[in-house]
Amino acid sequence: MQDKFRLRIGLIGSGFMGRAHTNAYKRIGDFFPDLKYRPVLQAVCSRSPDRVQGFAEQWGYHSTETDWRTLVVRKDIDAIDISSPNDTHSEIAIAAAKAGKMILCEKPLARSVAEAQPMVEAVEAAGVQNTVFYNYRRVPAVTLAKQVIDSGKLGQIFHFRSNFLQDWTISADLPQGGEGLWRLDVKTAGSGVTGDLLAHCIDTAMWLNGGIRDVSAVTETFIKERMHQETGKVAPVGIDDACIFHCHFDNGSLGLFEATRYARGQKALYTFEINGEHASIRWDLQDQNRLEYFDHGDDSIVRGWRSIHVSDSDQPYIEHWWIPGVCIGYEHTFVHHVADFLKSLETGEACAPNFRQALETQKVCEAVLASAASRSWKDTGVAWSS
Ligand code: SOE
Repeated sequence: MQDKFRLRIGLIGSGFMGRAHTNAYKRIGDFFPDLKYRPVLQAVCSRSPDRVQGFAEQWGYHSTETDWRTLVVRKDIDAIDISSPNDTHSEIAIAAAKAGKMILCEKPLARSVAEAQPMVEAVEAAGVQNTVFYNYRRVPAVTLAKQVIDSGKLGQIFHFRSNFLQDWTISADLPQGGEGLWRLDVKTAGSGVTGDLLAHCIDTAMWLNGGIRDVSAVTETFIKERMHQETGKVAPVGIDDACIFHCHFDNGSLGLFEATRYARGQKALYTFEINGEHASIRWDLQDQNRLEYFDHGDDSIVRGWRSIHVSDSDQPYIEHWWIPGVCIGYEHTFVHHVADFLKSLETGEACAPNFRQALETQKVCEAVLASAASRSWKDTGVAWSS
């Protein structure tokens, strides 16, 4: 590999997303051999020296850091991967952009629009390539849904409906904050299910169906106080445990969204359904290789919902994997994202969603929370372009 095509990664964070992104960097060369650029696992950064050393050894990073400020200015790093908790995204991204590094950032872009806006300005001022891991766009069946919608087969869209349901925080004994539980601490996460789960639904929805104009939302925090893992003290819970909102899209369709961590029995039930004039589509993460499709134009004696197993070599991303008919899974969405990022370095185009597009999702999240707090409709201010 020529030196100029090495993309020396500096990963920040050694949790769930650090592993998911690293797996993608490791797999890419084997399954996307035609890409010019290749990631090199140059350095990983995490605050605990023991932990970062263990992570580097397990996953094959060449070096370690315990302070991200040292990492982002290292001359042997080309791209910073931000896989650390939400409260760190903005400061790291701005410093990395100033140091001329490309940035691959885990979702959500930041905790708020106020934090996200300067991130967009920083990457644009520095002219560095940037992207945000809204990974579900790159499930082959979801990418196929985009192709079907863009082909016009659905006609005018009337409805977009989406859920992201989990049940992992029902126990009142679960602490908030700290290792593994920062998503429950509003200071670190920024919000609860709105930024963590609905952000995925909103990103996919706007990608498939265009901008969200205004929202009306309700949120609930079922468990009002939890022990904080870092202080050992019981403290008020500031996150939204559940959120439901409805909205208008720019194209005139109506949206209905729900996310919760209190749907007993649901682990990650992420679904969407789109109803158009001529046809409808639905998708379910727990059966992620299938896209369901109903076409009113079908001959009436065979008309009905068809279940398309998205695993054939002419369907999105599949030719890079195995033989037609066998399945791929969750981790492949990150590989696809990294593949598209590396391709974008060849073409010079943006790797969607870039920071500017992810800012629009942030605006919707913020409008949702503001609407719930004020019990009123809120304009999002979104200016969407795919
Ligand atoms: C939270 O449980 C979580 O891991 C999110 O943070 C991810 O973004 C989502 O894909 C799955 O659920």
